Amino acid sequence: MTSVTSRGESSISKIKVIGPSISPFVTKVKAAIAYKKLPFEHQEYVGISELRKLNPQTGKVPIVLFDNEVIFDSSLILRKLDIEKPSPPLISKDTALAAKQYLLEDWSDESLYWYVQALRWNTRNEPRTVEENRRFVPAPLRFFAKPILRQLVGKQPIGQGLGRLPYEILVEELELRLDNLAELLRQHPFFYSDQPSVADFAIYGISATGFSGATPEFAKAFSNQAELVAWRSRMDDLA
Ligand SMILES: N[C@@H](CCC(=O)N[C@@H](CS)C(=O)NCC(=O)O)C(=O)O
Repeated sequence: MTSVTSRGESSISKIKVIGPSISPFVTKVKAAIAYKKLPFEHQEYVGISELRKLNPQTGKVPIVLFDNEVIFDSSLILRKLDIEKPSPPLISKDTALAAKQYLLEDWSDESLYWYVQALRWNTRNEPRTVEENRRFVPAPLRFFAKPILRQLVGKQPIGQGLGRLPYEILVEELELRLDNLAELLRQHPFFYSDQPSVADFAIYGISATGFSGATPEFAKAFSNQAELVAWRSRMDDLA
């Protein structure tokens, strides 16, 4: 059982983030922990059987161990961080503002993520995406990395739907969404606020994956938005 001391410091003695840095949700979590100035370890690789054991519920990364307590899902992990160390907060105390921050976090995790995934697994970018992920396929199966990764991850954007859009439309829609985000940043240095929140960390994670090298369209569209470029540099400085 953990508790928060009267100084608002967490009594958790060890935080371990599990999951590859190429995952936007891993970057989201690591950046939020760093913003809280909490020490943590990062385990980049997790085998399938370890993952099943740690997170039988969703089978997804990231997973964070708070001492021996396992928390999965980046949004639930950020909620836990705010409980363990309330300052600096990841959500505004102003409930109207908090509502917007939660909704933007959810949009980033559940929609913007799929634009990037659809681009990563588009035939133009698939070879680079496979290269980035090859090392996560167990060595004896690595020769079959492409079909294995396609089956496990690559077909997801098709199931979600964005992966079915014609490439040009997908890129055009992504450009519009990034333009929408830039518009929001004309009002405040962070989304809806002068302080970063769950929304910023979620979008920051997506941008890191978008700049991995596999999706030049994302990098180009993002770099064309001066507000987003300045915001990303502010986010880099928080860690
Ligand atoms: N909503 C989850 C999404 C996590 C997620 O989709 N993780 C991906 C990696 S980026 C994953 O584990 N994919 C493997 C799978 O879907 O089996 C979160 O915020 O943590």
